[in-house]
Amino acid sequence: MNVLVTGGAGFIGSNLIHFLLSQKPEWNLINVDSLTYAGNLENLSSCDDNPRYSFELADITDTVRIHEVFDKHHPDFILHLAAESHVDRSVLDPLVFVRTNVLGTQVLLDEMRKTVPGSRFLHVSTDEVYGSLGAEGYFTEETPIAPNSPYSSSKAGSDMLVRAAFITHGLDTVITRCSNNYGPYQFPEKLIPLMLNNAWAGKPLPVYGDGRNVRDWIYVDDHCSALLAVLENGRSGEVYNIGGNNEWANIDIVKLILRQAEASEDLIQFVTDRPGHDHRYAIDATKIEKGLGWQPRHSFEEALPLTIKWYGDNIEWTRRIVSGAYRDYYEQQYGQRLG
Ligand code: NAD
Ligand code: TDX
Repeated sequence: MNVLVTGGAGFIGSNLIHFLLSQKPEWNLINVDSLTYAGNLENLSSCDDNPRYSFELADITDTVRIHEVFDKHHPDFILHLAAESHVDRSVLDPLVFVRTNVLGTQVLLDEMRKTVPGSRFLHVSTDEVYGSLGAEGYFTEETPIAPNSPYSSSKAGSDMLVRAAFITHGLDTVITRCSNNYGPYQFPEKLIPLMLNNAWAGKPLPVYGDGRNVRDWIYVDDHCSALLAVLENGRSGEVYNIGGNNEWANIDIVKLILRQAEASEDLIQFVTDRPGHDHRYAIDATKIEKGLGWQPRHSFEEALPLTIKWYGDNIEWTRRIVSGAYRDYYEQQYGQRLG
């Protein structure tokens, strides 16, 4: 089986490649990534000598390059994770989100139809497409799409294009919508690694608004096992929500991190709120749990300390991102400079 993963050098993509290489010994994994600021090939350095892993430097909006990659590897499965993923960046510069998340998804769907029409396309989307919840209720797969940020709107746009490819062209597509992930290799602009690194450095921890916004956190390996379940057994044309059943207000997570990092709560700094900040996300994952027998295996109590330990043991990984040294890895490995 040839399995093409877009965005494999990012946070979830690299965890997914490690996960699939260990879980599916007969699969070849092809990582297609353009290495934006969020792509870090060092996440996959331990796979470099694995004959079942290969890397293709390619922008998913580049039709010529994407054709070359599909023509070379003829994937049986396409796991589409490549995206601009950070909400704050989408507030400042929406266009690149539309380009990669909307246009890039259509380029992949068109190429699939042309080259490998019998393959399966798993589109990795997000709970943010449903918009924001009040204190009560949960997102189900029937919740109307109502995105609020340029990021979530571009993801919603891509979801609609995937749906259209299924209905109009009969392509075998499935969509997943997962809640907030945490774990190793998360880019240090996101809440948990950012707060952890600031706590260790004795820097202020910027909490948006009153810190009462709620997210439903899932350990990244549990997201990966859910993606595998949907890829192998999900019904064509369907959407599957994925969640950790683990809601936390941001301020409580920040306090927990400070305690575990043995740093003072005096570092907490309430700052101007994110524009359009969604109040609460919470997932009803009954469909994947009942339909595909999937369950999250990691509790927050066990996996957050493990995650914190990982960042502590791998402080050099973060330092190389902050200094920009991580960008040199591609040239060292593949002999070409990144553009
Ligand atoms: P990330 O930002 O860490 O990684 C994104 C990857 O995509 C990077 O390696 C980047 O280089 C690559 N990429 C970006 N633009 C590209 C392009 N034009 N062509 C090729 N590659 C490109 O993101 P992540 O947090 O790992 O998220 C992965 C996917 O999962 C995204 O689609 C995101 O919407 C979705 N998701 C993320 C979360 C979360 O909590 N992080 C939750 C639900 C869904
Ligand atoms: O400095 C900060 N201070 C703060 O209070 C940052 C970076 C975040 N926050 C808040 C905003 C959110 O309520 O923490 C919460 C989590 O923020 P992010 O880590 O930026 O994640 P979020 O915006 O919830 O989106 C994430 O989960 C869903 C991913 O980045 C998305 O790609 C995914 O789709």
